[in-house]
Amino acid sequence: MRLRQALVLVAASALPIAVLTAPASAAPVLAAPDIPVANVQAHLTALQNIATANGGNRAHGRPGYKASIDYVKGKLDAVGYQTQLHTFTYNGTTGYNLIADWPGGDPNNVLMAGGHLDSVSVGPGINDNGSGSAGLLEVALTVAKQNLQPQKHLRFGWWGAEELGLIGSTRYVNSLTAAQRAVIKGYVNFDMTGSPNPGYFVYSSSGQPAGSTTIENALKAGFQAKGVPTELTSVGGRSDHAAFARANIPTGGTFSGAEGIKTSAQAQKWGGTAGLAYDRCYHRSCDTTSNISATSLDRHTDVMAHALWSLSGAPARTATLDCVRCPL
Ligand code: DPN
Ligand code: CA
Ligand code: ZN
Repeated sequence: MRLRQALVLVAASALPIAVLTAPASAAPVLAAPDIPVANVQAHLTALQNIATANGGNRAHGRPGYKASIDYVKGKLDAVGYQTQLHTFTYNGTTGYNLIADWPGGDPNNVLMAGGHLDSVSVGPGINDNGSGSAGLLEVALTVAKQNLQPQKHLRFGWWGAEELGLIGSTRYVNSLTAAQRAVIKGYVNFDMTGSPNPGYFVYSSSGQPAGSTTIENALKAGFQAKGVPTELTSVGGRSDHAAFARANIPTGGTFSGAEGIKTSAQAQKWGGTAGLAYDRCYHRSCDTTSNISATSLDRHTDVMAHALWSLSGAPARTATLDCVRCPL
């Protein structure tokens, strides 16, 4: 590969030369970091505490929702994200999407990742969808910690009022001009990633906008790198990626299962209990921090990072690391 040859030549010359980054198309991508699951769990504890302090839920129009938005926004603002609250009205109440842009990258080539931050009104919504929300937050914080400078511009979204019919994500996509929609080259969705009797599902690209296969493959590769077998699933209109797919934006995502029942074949390859729902507390008051498989949360979040690093074209090395025998 070109970059390797360049490095060999530089090493042989024994001169202080900084190797220039290889052309974009040839640049190998940086391996994604392993996201510490304890950090994701800490965000889930915070979301649980927010629900507990606000009537037991984080639902649209309730104070626990806005407190959830403020928690995520505060963490992102502190590390240099450009955040915006996108407000909308639904059921006579103000709803909020949080949009967070990581400065840099090609503004005409945007990769988005998101998930819904609202819960149903009967419970705290820790697996649905504290799990995806917390994973996205920790991955976004890791982007900042590493000062990642990918080729694509990275944007994260936390959606409101998903549980009432994909309201927030639909309003966001509808708020964009045709030109703003056209620069979004992909959207990756995470809705339920810590199911207590977990599955490792990747959204099927079949019937999705052209380009969705690239996202499906990146997510499958992430699980494969961890030795975790996957199944494809057709999520259809059941989560926020559908709002993007309707605008012809390539989509994908991962999912650990909701009310569906784990088969014996699945229990054999994934562990857990056959004949039982992936998430027995789906849309119930028992969807608390006790309703989380740490293994599932860890794996799905690591795969999220793996896919974002590869799909965004994270560079193999920074200019400093490229420097071989550099002058002090
Ligand atoms: N959209 C989900 C909910 O919030 O209830 C559940 C779900 C996610 C179902 C992904 C299917 C696939
Ligand atoms: Ca991890
Ligand atoms: Zn959900």
